[in-house]
Amino acid sequence: MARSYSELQQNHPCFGRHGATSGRIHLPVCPGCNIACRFCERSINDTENRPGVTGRVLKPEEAADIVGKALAISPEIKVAGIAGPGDTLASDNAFKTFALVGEKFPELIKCMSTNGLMLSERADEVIAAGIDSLTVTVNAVDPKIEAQLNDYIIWHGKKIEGIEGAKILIENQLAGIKKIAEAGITIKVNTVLVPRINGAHIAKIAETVAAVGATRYNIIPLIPTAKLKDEPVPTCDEIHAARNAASKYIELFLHCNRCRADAVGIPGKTEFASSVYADFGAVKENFSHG
Ligand code: CLF
Ligand code: SF4
Repeated sequence: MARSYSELQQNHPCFGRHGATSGRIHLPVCPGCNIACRFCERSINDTENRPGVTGRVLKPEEAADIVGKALAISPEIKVAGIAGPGDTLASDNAFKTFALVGEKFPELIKCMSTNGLMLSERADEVIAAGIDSLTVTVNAVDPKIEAQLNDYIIWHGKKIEGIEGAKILIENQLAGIKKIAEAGITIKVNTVLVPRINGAHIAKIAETVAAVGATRYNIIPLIPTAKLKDEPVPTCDEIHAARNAASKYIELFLHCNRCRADAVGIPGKTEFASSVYADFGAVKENFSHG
């Protein structure tokens, strides 16, 4: 049985109403991704074509030792999270890791983050893995808008570009959120705010994801990189307007730290990744969809 929303509000740094007091460890066990966000530094081809990339990613079998090390340094950690650097449902690594970590540290909250492409198909596995909190990144619910944020998806081995790919992505995200919410797992939706593209669409996203069962909503201002490197950074007014629009439909999470896929400690307060992952080298990516 997944932990209740009220327990998450107490003990999960990304579900409280105030700044975080508890910590999380991100386990970067998922190298590959199955979609191509235009703001993401990594791409599927980068991941697949560069030998040695897995050398910077933790193996599921290594995760429990890493968690033990992290808890010794930062006993405030209450959450084991997997948020990349690629997608958690593009391989079985996240499920393997949660099984191994859960066996050794059953007291930790299991938190998973996904782009949602495979969520509807793999919902039963998410539920069986005992996930307590799930984050799905939904950047648009209109394929025409999503296609400006995402170049293509890899769907059952086939590359599907543009609006057609975006449509499949959105359908699977929403169907997946519905299944997971019906199983009693608390869901947060993250949206990367790119004012020129999805700024006027935020209310519609919030309304749509709340209707299928999401509980919290987190608006993440774009860090301009990759193909969106020339987009302006969202202004305070734009962030405020987006939050205002969304808050009519769903409770917001306001303390996001835009964590890396290997973050360790209390978000915004302590950071122990360099000591905990000292032997692994840095995970290159600068963004996890937390
Ligand atoms: Fe990590 Fe994300 Fe779980 Fe939190 S982060 S997988 S829900 S344990 Fe939190 Fe970091 Fe923001 Fe994410 S502050 S990026 S919302
Ligand atoms: Fe994949 Fe996440 Fe990068 Fe998008 S932002 S391409 S979902 S790793």
